[in-house]
Amino acid sequence: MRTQVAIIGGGPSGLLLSQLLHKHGIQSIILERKTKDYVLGRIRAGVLEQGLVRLMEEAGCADRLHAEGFTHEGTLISYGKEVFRIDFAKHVGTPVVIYGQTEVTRDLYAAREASGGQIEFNVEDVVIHGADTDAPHVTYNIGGEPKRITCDFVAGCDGFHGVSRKTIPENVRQEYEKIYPFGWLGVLSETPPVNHELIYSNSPRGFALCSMRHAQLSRYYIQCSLNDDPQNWTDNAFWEELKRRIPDEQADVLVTGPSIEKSIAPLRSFVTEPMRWGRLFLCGDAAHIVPPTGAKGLNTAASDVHYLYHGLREFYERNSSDGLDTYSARALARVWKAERFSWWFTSLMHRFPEQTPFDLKMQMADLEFLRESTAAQKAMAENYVGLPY
Ligand code: FAS
Ligand code: PHB
Repeated sequence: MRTQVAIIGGGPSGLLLSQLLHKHGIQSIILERKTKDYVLGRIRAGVLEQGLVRLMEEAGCADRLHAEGFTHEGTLISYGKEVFRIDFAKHVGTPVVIYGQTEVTRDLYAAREASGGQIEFNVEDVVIHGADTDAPHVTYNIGGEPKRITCDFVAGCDGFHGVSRKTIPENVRQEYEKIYPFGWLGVLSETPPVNHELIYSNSPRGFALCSMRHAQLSRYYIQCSLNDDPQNWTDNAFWEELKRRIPDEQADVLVTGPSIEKSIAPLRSFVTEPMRWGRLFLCGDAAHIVPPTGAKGLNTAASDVHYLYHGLREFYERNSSDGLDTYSARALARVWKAERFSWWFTSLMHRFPEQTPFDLKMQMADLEFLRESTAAQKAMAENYVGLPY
């Protein structure tokens, strides 16, 4: 087979890139290791920046997002007995949209299928060849049948555990990593959200987050030990622990119910540089990971897609490689600011096992300064709603 852009990975990065390219007559083929149902079954992000909303509009996939997404103009932060609100509208005049990554992915799959997009599922043994030449190709197999795609470019959208990043030679790659000494135990329940906006809580027992997907679907997280196991937590144990970590006002009205999903996500910060090697371009989790505290994972994948999509359009429409040549530097400039915010917010909101009494005093002073300072709240709001592309 032959295409212009071979896309490895059928998650939100790969799907969004493919759909945007299609809108401008640029062909692509997506190679996805799993089935579509498996991809849609992963419960992940919940907060969309306006940049991603605009890309979904440009891709012609934003109708359901606008009809069903919740526009949020602020979020609550609680610590000890204090609760305060970061007012996005007042500080930066930009909201965020609450709409699950699962729904974003569902809308993108529907659009790709409606426009005859080529997606190969259950692919195995994907290998990228000749990325450092002008004629790369990708080999893989499906059900043991060998396949080959020749292409102009390869987009590595295959997440943290994919093959694309590792295709870049080790002596070319510089990797940066920070592993956090805790994870997030997440629960999805068909219950009304405890509050109309998200609540981030730093409690003496650890971090908690109250989020949502829609009026009858709530998403909650509590900080847990890295060697914890979802099986250790009955639903009731989870609800009781959550109530002890969130403000009394919400704990008293929390509607509990059976969990329909319960999982633990490890937290890490990770970046690989460069995000380009020859005709291979990395996008999203294939190149970087953030702790989910700042809701930046999916949203930073979106800005990568924005830069790569425009670079590829310039190449095919104006025979210019400027956008492709500056892709890695431009994407990384925004990635590192998202990494910083995610690290800062994670450090602010979690209790660390090795925290000394002095460290705790610094954390509480940081939270009090954020509660009292308009400048600090404006800076937080700017980062949370999403820095410019
Ligand atoms: P993805 O990992 O979503 O997609 C990569 C795709 O490539 C997958 O479908 C995979 O099957 C496929 N693939 C992998 N290797 C392949 C191969 N060799 N060949 C072919 N296909 C291959 N972000 C937030 O903002 N908020 C959150 O709360 C949040 N929670 C998360 C929880 C978990 C457990 C994880 C892992 C991530 C979470 N994230 C969160 C981050 C997440 O939303 C990512 O940023 C987002 O999925 C990035 O999308 P992609 O870059 O498309 O990567
Ligand atoms: C979610 O709803 O899954 C979510 C929301 C905000 C975050 C992280 C996760 O910061």
